[in-house]
Amino acid sequence: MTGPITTERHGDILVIISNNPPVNALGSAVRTGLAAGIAEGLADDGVKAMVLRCEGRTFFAGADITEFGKPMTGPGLGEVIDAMEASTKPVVAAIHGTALGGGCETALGCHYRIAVPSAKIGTPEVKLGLLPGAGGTQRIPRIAGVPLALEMTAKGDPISARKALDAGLIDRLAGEDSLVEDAIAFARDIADVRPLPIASEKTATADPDAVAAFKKENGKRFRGFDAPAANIACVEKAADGSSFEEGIAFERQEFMKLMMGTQSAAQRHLFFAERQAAKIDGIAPDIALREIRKVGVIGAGTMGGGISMNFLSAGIPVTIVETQQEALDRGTGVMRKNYEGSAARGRIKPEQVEAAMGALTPTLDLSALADCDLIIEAIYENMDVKKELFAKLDTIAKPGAILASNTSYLNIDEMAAVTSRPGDVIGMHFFSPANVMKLLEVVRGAKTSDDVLATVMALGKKIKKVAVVSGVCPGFIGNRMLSPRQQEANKLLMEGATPEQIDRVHVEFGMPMGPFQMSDLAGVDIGWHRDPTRIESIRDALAAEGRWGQKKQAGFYDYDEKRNPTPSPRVAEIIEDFRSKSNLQKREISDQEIIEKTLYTMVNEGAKILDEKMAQRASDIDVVWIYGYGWPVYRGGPMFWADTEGLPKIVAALEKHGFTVAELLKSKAESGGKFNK
Ligand code: TC6
Repeated sequence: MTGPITTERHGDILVIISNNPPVNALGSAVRTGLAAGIAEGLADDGVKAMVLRCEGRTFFAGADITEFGKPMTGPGLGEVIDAMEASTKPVVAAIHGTALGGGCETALGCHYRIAVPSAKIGTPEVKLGLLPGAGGTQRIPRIAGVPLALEMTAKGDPISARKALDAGLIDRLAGEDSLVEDAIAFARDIADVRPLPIASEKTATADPDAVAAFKKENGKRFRGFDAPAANIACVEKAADGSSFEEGIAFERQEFMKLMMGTQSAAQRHLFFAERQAAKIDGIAPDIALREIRKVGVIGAGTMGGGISMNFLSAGIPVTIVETQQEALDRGTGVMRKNYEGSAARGRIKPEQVEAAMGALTPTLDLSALADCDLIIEAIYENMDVKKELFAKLDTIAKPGAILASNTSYLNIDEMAAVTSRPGDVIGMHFFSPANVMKLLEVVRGAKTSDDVLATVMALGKKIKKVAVVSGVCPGFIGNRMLSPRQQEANKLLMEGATPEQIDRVHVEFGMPMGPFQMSDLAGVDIGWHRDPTRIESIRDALAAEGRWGQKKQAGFYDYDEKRNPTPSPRVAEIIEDFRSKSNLQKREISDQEIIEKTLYTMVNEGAKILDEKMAQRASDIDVVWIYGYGWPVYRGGPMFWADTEGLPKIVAALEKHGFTVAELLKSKAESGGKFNK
């Protein structure tokens, strides 16, 4: 046999081997080869049983996502799986790495499954806006029961081999280093056992109350997404007395609906966008990286503490510096509490708390950073203070150390200019809480060396962030786009919209919160000039009255002790007051106008960012907004969403409202182009 599938005889066992790097995706050639492999085993009287295994780092990690949306060639995966299940000779799946999606479904079409203890099994299709459409929604509940099937399909998180063993999804564990031998031995053990265990012949039952409870428990997580409900409906179908064939027909119909919709297109876009973001244009992927064995963090506040935790959790020791003992103790105390909280919730093992905290060296002495390979400053946002610090670091840091700023909008080049090594200076903009938020904006200064950039991007992956390269401009990618949104939201207040209406439109769109809810959470006083007599905006007026947001139980909303918001009559008065002073007439503002003014303007700013080459590609902007600001995943990020809205419609609305439209946006709209192909 040629192609990615080959076979090997081990006495009376035929081993079918897939070799389709990097992840053995089940593309057309693999499916064709698998069908041929099974046929070969059946045709050969000398073969008593078959083993299906994969070469390389993993068992089949799923259908080949790059084939989605294109005409199908070769047999469908469902057909291949049915042929395996129908084989009159037993087929054993030998699993290592990850058996995901179509890979998991292929394994369930085999009569038996053996896995190494480190293997993971799952159906993550829901994360691509899909469902396991090759029989997975029908076979998992029949083998493992409805509750686990709901968890696996509607949430999409993989389970360990041990959990799969307990649930019956795996029949036997192999030795970590002896999978092939153990699988062949297993195949010999069961070669003559009849009848063959066939998943589709089993039955499943569901407890309607448990299904209802599952939906309720996960209501928040599933909000706005189409795929979880479709997964749940399919699993319910498997347990409502319908035949397997009826279940498969229903599954197919639901799968096709999802596949044709924009949500799945958006989620598949994000899958590739996230991986694309790691690639740096113009830098060879094999460039030599600097070694980062020890990290220094300056500032033990919320940001500095959170940043440090990322490295400690990845096993990289951190020296953290503060100016006052009290602030240092407070900061490290918060870090310990966060780790202990994670241990209490079972997210990490108790010994990991001590391991992480044991690798932390708190100090008041800046010169203790002399042996660090990377130093990140997370002090307050003041250019003069930062410049002074960078000049000092230049004298302290060892040659080759990377000097980074966590600034969220200041100019990295100015900081680099006060050092004798601007090539070693870079921005690492973490998002709060820095130990939780996945986004890392990596700011490439005019003189940042290629290897420094590549090192920091690779380090981002190591600390489990999604790192995106940004150029130097005020606010970089994310905060720069936030700015027109906030500005327009403020103007809309003056013209007659309420904070509640604007926030509601954003939440209905799928954002975790609207602009005013976000102000209240972050603090209305952030960036305030602190002069209560100088009142030039609604925000100034709120800040002057001490309405600093949730922390004061008053901001754009009033809050009770549990921080539940209610619309504030006082804020309405303040807005009214401003409106009359500005001689503005209150008018009805539609939800659509709010979308056009706050979200289309973000797209416009994104286009300017691309035009100025501050982002490498439109999909990077999408990644920033999804991982840094909670843009709804099912809308694929602002630039992907713009494509689905239609660029001519966006341009027309922006022009109608008198905005200057970015050249790139205009030209794409005119030529029928899109931001994302
Ligand atoms: C499904 O199965 C539906 C079934 C119904 C059928 C009717 N296809 O993530 P990495 C590429 S839906 C094509 O960096 P890791 C990836 O783009 C699928 N390509 O590696 C990257 O390419 P690049 C359900 C794929 O070691 C390269 O492989 N399955 C696929 O960090 C390396 O990937 C999933 O959703 C694919 N399925 O993680 C699983 N998968 O180098 C998706 C990966 O050109 N995959 N690539 O950038 C994963 O979760 C992870 O890739 C991993 C490995 C955990 C398998």
